[in-house]
Amino acid sequence: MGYLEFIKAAANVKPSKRQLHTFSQVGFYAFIHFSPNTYTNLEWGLGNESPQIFNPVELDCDEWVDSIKSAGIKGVVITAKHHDGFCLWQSKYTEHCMKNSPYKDGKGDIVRELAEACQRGGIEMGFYLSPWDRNSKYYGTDEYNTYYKNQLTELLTNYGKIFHVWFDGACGEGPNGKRQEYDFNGYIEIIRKLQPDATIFNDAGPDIRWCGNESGKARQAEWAVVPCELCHRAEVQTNGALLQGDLSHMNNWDKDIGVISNIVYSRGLVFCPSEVDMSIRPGWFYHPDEEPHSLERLFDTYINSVGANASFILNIPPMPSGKFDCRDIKRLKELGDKIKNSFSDDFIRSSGTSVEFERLFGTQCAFKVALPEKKKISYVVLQEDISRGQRVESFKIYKRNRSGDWGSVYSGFTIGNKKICPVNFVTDEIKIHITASRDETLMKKISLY
Ligand code: FUL
Repeated sequence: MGYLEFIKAAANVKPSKRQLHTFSQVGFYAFIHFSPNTYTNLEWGLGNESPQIFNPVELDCDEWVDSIKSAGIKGVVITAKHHDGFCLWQSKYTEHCMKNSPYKDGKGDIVRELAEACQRGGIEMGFYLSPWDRNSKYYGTDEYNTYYKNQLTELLTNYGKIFHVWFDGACGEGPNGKRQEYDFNGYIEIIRKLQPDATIFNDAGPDIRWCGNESGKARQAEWAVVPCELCHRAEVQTNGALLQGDLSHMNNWDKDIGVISNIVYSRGLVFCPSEVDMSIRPGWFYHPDEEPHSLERLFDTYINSVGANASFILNIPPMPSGKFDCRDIKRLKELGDKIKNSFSDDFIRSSGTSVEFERLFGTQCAFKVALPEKKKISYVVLQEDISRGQRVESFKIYKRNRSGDWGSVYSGFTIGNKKICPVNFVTDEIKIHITASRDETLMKKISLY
């Protein structure tokens, strides 16, 4: 394969329907970390906690869903089981679950309560089922994979439609001091069979990968098209390598995983977008002495995830009572209001202006917008038609100055599903110059706020 052919192939690696749904349509979803840790003030439970301590007497999942929705969030992923092994549903396969909690006299099922509340509230439901299990007596033996698959099957068949399954990669010691060899291929097969529309998150794919940090930042150049050596569980879409390379040294936290000078060494390319995960507070579980992060930090994370070609999973940990802390409820609403207010009036649409397209050299091109009157612009939002691949490598934004010439106001790298460019100027005319693209640019939407 020649170099140009390789670049064109990279530009045409496409998402699956399920990836488009979670990454592009849902985009922003909540995480809920809830387990005996909520009662012991730990982040990683030991696995020997008594189910008797888990009793969220004031739990109301409709309230969770209302708060989540107030932030503009469209789905939720709950820790059905965290590393301590306690199951938030009525599992047939273990006693270390709701059956032995005082909550609703052992008849409670929090996965069900949440799934039903999501359905009533019109948001999507997903779950985290930790492979690492510090309670199961099977952990460290082949039987554990059967146990895990049985639990997956329960969650995938009894709780309606699931949009996202979150596989943590952590693999520590179980109660008998042994580590487990996880049968990820077997787990994936079950999910594909029982819920073919659900995306699967894991460091290595297949559908969505970890952005590489827990501080809430996508890369400056975030590519959804990455080498198969990084996401080896995703489907390889290109055939033949350009250079006989080996990228097995790559990590999720590397800065340059999608750039062309790197991917030319890959054995094949896959579509596997990045997910930014972050908690509204420092811990994943509730700790009474912690405070929620500032509105600025959360909004900034939204811009640097949803607005940087990644999805965003924001964790809100319930308190021992089962309720969200009122400070978190307030912050979620503030965040939702800020997102809504920042992106409510698109000057292009509200003025009925059309975008003018100009072909330049090769795959370079420009988009021009002339508004009927001057506006103060705070965000330029660009969206490629990601369903047909990710192409733009770099771009520049210019505004028309009073003197009539173009002044450069922003330069960026990738666009992908959505690129939110924070800017600050007044003008009635802007130009977006695509300075490098892997193939013809397929811009889905340009918005000015
Ligand atoms: C990590 C886990 O070890 C943390 O406890 C948390 O669940 C986070 C989202 O993933 O790997």
